[in-house]
Amino acid sequence: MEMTPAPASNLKQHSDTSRDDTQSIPYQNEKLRVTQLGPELEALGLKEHIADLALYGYTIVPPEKIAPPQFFADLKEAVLRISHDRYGVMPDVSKGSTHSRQNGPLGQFMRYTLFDDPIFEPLLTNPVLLGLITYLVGYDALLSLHDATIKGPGGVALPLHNDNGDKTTSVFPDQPQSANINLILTDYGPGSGSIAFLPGSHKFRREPTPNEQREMASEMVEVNAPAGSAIIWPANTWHTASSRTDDGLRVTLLYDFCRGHLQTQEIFRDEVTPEILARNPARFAQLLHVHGVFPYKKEDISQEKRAESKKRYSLFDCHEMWKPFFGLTR
Ligand SMILES: O=C(O)CCC(=O)C(=O)O
Ligand SMILES: [Fe+2]
Repeated sequence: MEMTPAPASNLKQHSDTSRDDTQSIPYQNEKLRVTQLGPELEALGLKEHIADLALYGYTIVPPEKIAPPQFFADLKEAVLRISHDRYGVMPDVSKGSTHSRQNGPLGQFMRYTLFDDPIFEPLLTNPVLLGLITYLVGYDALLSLHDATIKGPGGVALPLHNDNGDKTTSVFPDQPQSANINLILTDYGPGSGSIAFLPGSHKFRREPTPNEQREMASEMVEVNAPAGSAIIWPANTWHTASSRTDDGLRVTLLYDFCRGHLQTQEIFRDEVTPEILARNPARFAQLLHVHGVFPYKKEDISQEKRAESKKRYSLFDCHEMWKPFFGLTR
């Protein structure tokens, strides 16, 4: 069959710059990751953690890379105070008598703690924590969970699972849908009720089977890390946590961040105040989905909000408290 040459107008269309892939949003996004995020992560000394995430599916960032020691002590006090305020009992830190034999595998699970104490706000724009979250779930990541857990002696273990949100429809994209931080405020090690991971399981892109849930214990690698460490992993990595056999309490801040097109598990934008937004950098508002255009009713999509949510910031446009710690001059 004879080929008819394409009309000149068609050829012209192909060289039209509006069809140039370099203008597409995914292209621009990847470009920003390699020209801005990558160098900033390197400057923060995080390359080894990126390698951990790629190879093993989790990483442990030591306290000295994140914040000064006193800050972690203050965070722990804040969590204990919240427990007292919510439940009327001051936690028994040394013996753990107030939290022994808990029914839930996470211990005392205090949800939605962001607004219980202003001390938590700066952590959301900590360059190291937000840097690894941005690496895992993008510049448009949203804060999905901000919780605190206190685990005492003699409770139950947490079954093997991953954190990929939808347990009904098995959708496991090659890019994680969400990523977690457990910022540990007490030491993790044998007897502490630590979290444990199956290295490499972020590649499986499926739920563990009931058989695997029963049989994998000997393959799990338990985290051994000092208070102030951040344990970070993408949604697909399989993990579990043992029950606590030591006296005393395990105190942890639990964060989940999801991609910008997903529904968050907790909703922060409804209650964040103008004062809170004013004392935090612009990325904080994005994380809380303040400029999110969905869900809408009869109103049209707000172009103003859309423009705000598309702005991209450096990790170093962070809360003021981090500037001396990270030696930032701007
Ligand atoms: O409390 C733990 O050790 C594990 C918590 C957990 O499963 C999670 O943060 O996704
Ligand atoms: Fe989990």
